[in-house]
Amino acid sequence: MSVLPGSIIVSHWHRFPDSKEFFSRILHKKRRRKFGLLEAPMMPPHMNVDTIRYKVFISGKTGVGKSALAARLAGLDFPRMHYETTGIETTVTFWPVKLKDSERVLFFRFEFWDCGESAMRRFDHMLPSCKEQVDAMLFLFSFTDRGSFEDLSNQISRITESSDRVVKLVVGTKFDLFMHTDVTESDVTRFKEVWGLPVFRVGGDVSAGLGEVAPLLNALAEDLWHQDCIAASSVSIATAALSQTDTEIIV
Ligand SMILES: Nc1nc2c(ncn2[C@@H]2O[C@H](COP(=O)(O)OP(=O)(O)OP(=O)(O)O)[C@@H](O)[C@H]2O)c(=O)[nH]1
Ligand SMILES: [Mg+2]
Repeated sequence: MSVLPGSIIVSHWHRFPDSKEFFSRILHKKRRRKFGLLEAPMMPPHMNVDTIRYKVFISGKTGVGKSALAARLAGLDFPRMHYETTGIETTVTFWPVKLKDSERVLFFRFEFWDCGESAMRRFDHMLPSCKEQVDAMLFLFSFTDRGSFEDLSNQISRITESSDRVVKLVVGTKFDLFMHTDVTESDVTRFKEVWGLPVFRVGGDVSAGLGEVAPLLNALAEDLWHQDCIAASSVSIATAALSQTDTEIIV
């Protein structure tokens, strides 16, 4: 389902001058603004941009860096220590995107759902809640934990069902700890060939800014938009086919 990066939206748009007034809505004193569940960026009426909302589930074993990734994508600091997430946590991230063809700007509102692995194992209702009406899933492994990489295939097959209309991306965490890496480039290349899924690498300080999270957030936005366009076109094709059948019956 993933599309070639930059085929639908403008890649690296955050570097272009015309993006400034949009990105300024998600920044405060050069850092990311924190948004609660009911909050949204303040938009002056002349900007007239639509916001589209998506639920994204972050999956992976304990300590792999799910909570850290949610914080990273929202531009928030995460603790150096590992604190097990005791239930489900949600993190809201807004991200402006410019569509290539129409030059229309859209605000994506991602709601990241992250559930501590041990809570997930203890309480049966956690996984179904995370999967309910989910639009995308991020499957995590850590570059410093080979076991988490080898478990990816299991994880993906266990959590997704073949009929799922869900965007899937894989994220390798702790890429900054390359001295201790347990997963090689050829392992990653082989995985991408077998599964046909993109693999993103994250690590290092959150203060690295928009450029650090842009590739992953843009890919997520682009794949979700593409998925919606396909769904919308199949509805219109079905409607057209239905109205054609009606005509035939009338004739
Ligand atoms: N150096 C480095 N450390 C990271 C990175 N991501 C996460 N960590 C550290 O890894 C530890 C575990 O991260 P968490 O995000 O709490 O792990 P989790 O997957 O949410 O774990 P559970 O909630 O128990 O399921 C923490 O000490 C983080 O600081 C990274 O990219 N680089
Ligand atoms: Mg956690």
